[in-house]
This record gives sequence, structure tokens and C-alpha cells, in this order.
Amino acid sequence: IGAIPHGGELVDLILVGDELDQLKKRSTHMPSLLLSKKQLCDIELLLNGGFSPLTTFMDQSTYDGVVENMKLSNGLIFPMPIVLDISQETLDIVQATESKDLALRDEEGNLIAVIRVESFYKADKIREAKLTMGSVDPYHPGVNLIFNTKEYYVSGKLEGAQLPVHYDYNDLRRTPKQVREMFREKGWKNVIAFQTRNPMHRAHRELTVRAAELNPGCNILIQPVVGMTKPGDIDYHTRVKCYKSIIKSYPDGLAALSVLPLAMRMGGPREAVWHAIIRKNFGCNHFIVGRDHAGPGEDKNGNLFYQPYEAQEMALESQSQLGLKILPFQMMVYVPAHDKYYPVDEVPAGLETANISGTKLRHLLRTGGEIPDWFTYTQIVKILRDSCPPRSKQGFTVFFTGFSGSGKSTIANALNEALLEDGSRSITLLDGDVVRTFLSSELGFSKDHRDLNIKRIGFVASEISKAGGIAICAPIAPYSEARKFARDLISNVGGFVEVHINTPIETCEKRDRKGLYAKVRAGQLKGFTGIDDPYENPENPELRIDTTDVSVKEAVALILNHLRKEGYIQ
Ligand code: PPS
Repeated sequence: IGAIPHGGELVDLILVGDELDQLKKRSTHMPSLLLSKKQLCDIELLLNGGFSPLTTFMDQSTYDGVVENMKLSNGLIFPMPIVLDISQETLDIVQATESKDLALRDEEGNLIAVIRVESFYKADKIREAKLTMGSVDPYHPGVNLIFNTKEYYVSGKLEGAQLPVHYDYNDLRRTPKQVREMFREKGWKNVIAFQTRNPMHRAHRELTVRAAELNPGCNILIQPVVGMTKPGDIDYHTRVKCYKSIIKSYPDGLAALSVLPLAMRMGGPREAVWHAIIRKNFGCNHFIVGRDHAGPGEDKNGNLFYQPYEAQEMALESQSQLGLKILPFQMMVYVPAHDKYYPVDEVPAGLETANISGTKLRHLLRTGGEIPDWFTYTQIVKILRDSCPPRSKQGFTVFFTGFSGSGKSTIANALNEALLEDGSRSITLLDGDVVRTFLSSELGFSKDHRDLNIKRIGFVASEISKAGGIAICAPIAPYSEARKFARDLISNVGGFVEVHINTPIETCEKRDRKGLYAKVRAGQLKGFTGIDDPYENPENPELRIDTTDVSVKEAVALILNHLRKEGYIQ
């Protein structure tokens, strides 16, 4: 049923019956490895045949062939290293056992598989990143994944106990065997696969329907990734709601939806070839590769990691080795005069086009701006708006930083009252002293302890912001890295406004409200920020306020103005 799997046979590594019982029994005496999110995704597709013909994680010679030539030892094309990385410590523990077996478990302790560690090797990660991702810039998500693997890659016989357990979308999670079964039940012989990690809009629907029109007799499998995608992407729960909605807009019986637990590497050209192989294993014999397939976007200097059609070119070049038809597509654009979508290279001469980029869409969602009907469907807009409310409905954090006595707490308290008077969101005040009484009572003032203190504050504030509340934090927070940690964590789930209270240390000492500076000068207190302990000035805070000649009222007004300007309050 469907396309012939890569290498001829669909791999299935899950044991059954007595063999499974024995594996489970044996596993209780083995050392265990807790699989990471990426490892869980990889093992799911290894065990269910999504990565056929692979039957285990790659040994050194397979890995070398794949990294250098995109070839397995039998000559078959395979562009992506699939490896199991473990630490020196875990390797030593396994090496000390007689059987060399390692039980692979999920974070709840469920046994997923057992690997017999028959070989291990240390990878040259720079070479791996260069050859597979075409970059060694850790800003590239795939390069980052490579650099964050443990030092040893291991290989050996892999026996599956069960697929990783999921509690969501079980109606859409199908193995290659189950997808093939679905095709058989529907009577589908030729299937076009469509890969995505973004919400789908009219352009995607038009593109896939057009692919089917150009290839008569083909049906469409929409197979979005719900494993790991590019950091910052729209979460898959929101996306699956969009897919479930848009699938209803296809002509009856033309398309079906199934989700894929893949850990994407954002590896552009090689990733496109890899995606095609996976879809072949799922029974599809056509694969759409559009503009910037699996692209990681730009590096921090604004340069593209890959050219927009580089992935498409490599997929087309590999077509004969892949044994499935690559359907290359240019970007689809809207032509208002015809109220119709066209591939950008087929737009009738002289006609204007329209398009809304992902960045523009995110901006429209954030600001509550209008999203036109020609771009997407009303239902999709509603799903996206519910999941990305405008800033006036999102939670946010105001994060003060500055010396002791700079005025942080006073302004934080006043801001708290002003926001309570005006708004309806719940507010939590995480003042330095309060935090050190309730959250960090065991911590001192070493660098490690100060960093941990700020991480805790960042974590609590991110949970508050995520739930739609306001967190006002007022620690000294002397180190940039810990402040960045808090910023990154919170910005992912809501707004983040850093306010540097840059009152000079001399003024703070003159005020000396708590008498701490006097104690420092008397030699009774050591390691005091700004006197004999560092304070790294924030480079780009949203606001800087020196309370030497700005009153508390004025400071609060400055902050409220900023919050208003950014749309957090009205
Ligand atoms: S940090 O570095 O962000 O973890 O510090 P923080 O938790 O904000 O500090 C809270 C209060 O501790 C008092 N204190 C000191 N501050 C700086 N250095 C040393 N060694 C120290 N020892 C005690 C100080 O009063 C801080 O409160 P604020 O509100 O800033 O005056």
C-alpha cells in the first residue's frame, strides 16, 4: 500500500508477546537513560519505521557516510545523522555491566526501548555542523542542537518496548503503518505529502490543492510537525486547531490530516531530503517543497542561513535516488484583481500582488490589527487571536534593577498601586527583600546565589505573565546573564520591561535608608553591590531612571507611559 518504503521494507522495532515480556523483565536490572525531547522524537520514528531503513542509532561508519556523503553503508541516500548521545558517566556505567544494555526511558520512567551498546564514538561536532547544517553558528537551531549533545554517540541492537506515550491528538497520531492503512481504506493510490510547522492559511490551501490539480489522481496528506520545531514558533496545540479547521475547506475526500512527532533540525536543503524520505515511509509518493523549506531564517547579523530555493534544488537533485516525486513550488501570492492566488513566478504581467509575512501576521495579532479575509479564514483568525491575545490582554513583567537604595522598591510599590487603581489584571510584587524572605531564604550574596535568586524570580514572574497577570520585580540583579535569562524566559510568554534605576552609588550611600552602607564602611558587611561587589550595567533596558532628580510620581508616570506606548495598558 502506498510508496515502497526507503530501502524496501518498513521497519518495525516494537517487540510483542514473550519477547516483550522478557525485555521488560531484563530491563529492571539495567542502567537507564532518561531520553531528552529530541531523543524521544527520534526514537519514535526509528521504532515505527518513519526513519526506515534505519534499525538503530547510527554507528561511526554509518554516521561518517551520512555526514560526508549523505549515504548509508548500502549506498542509499540519507542526509541526516540520527544518533544517540550519552555522557561519559552513563557510558562508564554501561561499560561496567556484562550485557552492555541500556534501558531508554521517558521522563515518567516508562520503558521505550533497550539498546545494546556495541560501539561508541566521539563526534567531531564542528564537522557535523558544517557538513549537515552548512554552518557552525550556534544561532542556527540545528547547530545548537548538535553542540548541545553529550560527548559520546552510541550504537547497537535496538529493541522497542513501546512508542513514546502521548495524551494529546491520539486521533491524529498515526504510525507509517497506520497512515498506509488509512490510504488503503480510503482507496488512495497516489498521495502528495505536505509538511508544515506553521499555521495554515489560504495560500497553503491553494498551494496543496494546486499540487493535486497538476498531478491528477493524487490525494493530499497534510502532515504537520508536532515534535520540535523552530524555537519561537506558534505552539502546536494552536496549530493543530488551525489544521483541524482548514482541512474542512478542502474538496470532499481530497485531503487528510495526520501529525508527525519529528524533531526538526531546521537544516534547509538536507532537511528537505530527509522530510521526503520520511514521507515516503509513510506511503506518500509525492512531496511538496516550497520556498525556504525547513529554513532557520537569519543569523544575528541578518544574513540568511540558506538561499530561499536552496532546499528545493537539493530535493530535486536527489529525486531519482529518493524514489518519490518532488513537487517544487514558488511562494504563493495573492492577486487582488483576480481574487486568486498564483505562484509568484506565474503572476500575470502588470498585476499587483499582496502577501502577509509571518512577522507581519504576528504584529497584527499582537496589536489586534485587522487580518484580511483574502489572507486566511475567520475561524483561523479566531484560533490565533485566542492563543495570541493583543498586548492589552497579555501578562507582562516590569523588572527593576539597580543598587540597594536606588529607589527600586519605592517605585515598584507606587507602580503596583497605580496599576491596581487602573487595571483588572492581578499583580504580584516580587521585591528583593520579600523574595529573600519567602523564595530564597537560604541564599547568600555570592555570584552563584545571586544568579539563582534572579533565576527563581524570573521563573515565578514568567509563570505569572503566562497566566495573564503582572509581575513587578525589584531585585538588585547585578549580573547581565541572569537578567538575560529572566528576559528570555518571560518574553516567550508575555511582555518584559526592564527598568534600570541608575541612581549613582554616591546618592544611594548618602540616602542609606537601611543603614547598610554605614555597615559596609564600618567593615561589618562585605561583598556589597557597588562598593566591593560588581554591578554590570544593563546595555539595553527599556527604561533608565535616575531618582536623583526624578520624583517617585514622575518615575511611575514614565513607566506607565512606556506600558501604554507598547500597548500593555490602555
Ligand atoms: S540580588 O543580588 O539581586 O540577589 O540581591 P537582592 O536579592 O535584590 O538583595 C536584597 C536585599 O539584600 C540586602 N543586602 C545586600 N545587597 C547587596 N549586597 C549585599 N552584600 C547585601 N547584603 C544584604 C539589600 O538591602 C537588598 O535590598 P535592596 O532593596 O536592594 O536595598
